[in-house]
Amino acid sequence: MKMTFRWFGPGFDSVKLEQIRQIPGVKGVITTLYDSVPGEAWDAGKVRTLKELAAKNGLEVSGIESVNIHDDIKTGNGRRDEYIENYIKTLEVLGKEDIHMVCYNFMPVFDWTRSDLAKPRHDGSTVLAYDQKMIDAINPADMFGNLDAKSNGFILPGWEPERMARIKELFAAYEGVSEQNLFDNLVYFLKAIMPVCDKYDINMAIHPDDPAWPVFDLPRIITDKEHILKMLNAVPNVHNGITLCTGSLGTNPQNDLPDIIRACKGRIHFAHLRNLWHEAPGKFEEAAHLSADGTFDMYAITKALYETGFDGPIRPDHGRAIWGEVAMPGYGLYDRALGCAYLNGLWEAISKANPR
Ligand code: CS2
Ligand code: MN
Repeated sequence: MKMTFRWFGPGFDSVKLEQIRQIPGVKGVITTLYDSVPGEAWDAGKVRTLKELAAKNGLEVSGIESVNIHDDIKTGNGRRDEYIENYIKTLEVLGKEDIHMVCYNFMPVFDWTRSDLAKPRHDGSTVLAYDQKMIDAINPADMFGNLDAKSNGFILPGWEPERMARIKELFAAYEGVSEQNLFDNLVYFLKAIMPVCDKYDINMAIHPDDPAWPVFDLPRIITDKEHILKMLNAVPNVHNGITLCTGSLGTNPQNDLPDIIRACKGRIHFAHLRNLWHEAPGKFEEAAHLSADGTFDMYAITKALYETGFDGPIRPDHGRAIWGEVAMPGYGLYDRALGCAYLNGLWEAISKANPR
């Protein structure tokens, strides 16, 4: 595995590359062209600039999170083929720049959903949290405003303001789009991009839906082992793989995370490791990475990754806001750096106890 850290790029992140390079064991950043809009073809020069900035700090660009998918591709309407062509152009640019992992998601309208971005925890930190009862009481059109008000002034990943300004239009576009339609549109997209992925050896890593069930009556298709295997089997190319995000799949306590890892052996191209604390069904909050602070057995999860031969990038996922840091919710330096240290420790112990 390669330990990495998500970085949103110059001007969009409170965390500096100079700080990331000092986290022990971090080799690369997972980044993106944060101001690109879904559907456009990426500019090679801008990607090169990101690589150069990282290299100046001894870091590589270990992958992209995310190249977002235009809603027309997800609904299967409008200008889908044109946007897929642009996606292929972007992959070509990335391949030529020697970048071989792309994380993306196929969630309608919203990326991840939370009811609170700063819920106080037992230790005085604040975390992102979810309560289905609160979500049920919110008008989806107000979601963006609610989150934006608590974003500490940062643009939240997956919540592009220009898309959110068209929220009603977006909901209308998904009317009549069933779970099966969404799945078929994903398969159509994957089949179209596999040749360029084969040519440049690019691993596509779909991010699970977060939370792992339909929200606001919108369909969700990457939610559990059965759905993930259906997706992997529909396009049986090694470049069609997943991001193993414990915090997203683990929103559903029925999901057995080590079992999912074993079932997806060879097709996990990226791992987001973090912990959640489940209070009640449909009610959880994010926790420190440590097993003892949440519900997941982080040792068993890391061990399953090690035993299945996982060798892609790992990054800590959302951290708590601690020590007075003001950052994008979930994406401060301190708690994610603690997460890296802990995950590196787990990995070292597991690999020394079980030499290959
Ligand atoms: C991330 C997702 O911040 C997060 O919750 O795990 O937003 C993830 O980056 C996207 O879903 C991937 O496209
Ligand atoms: Mn994730």
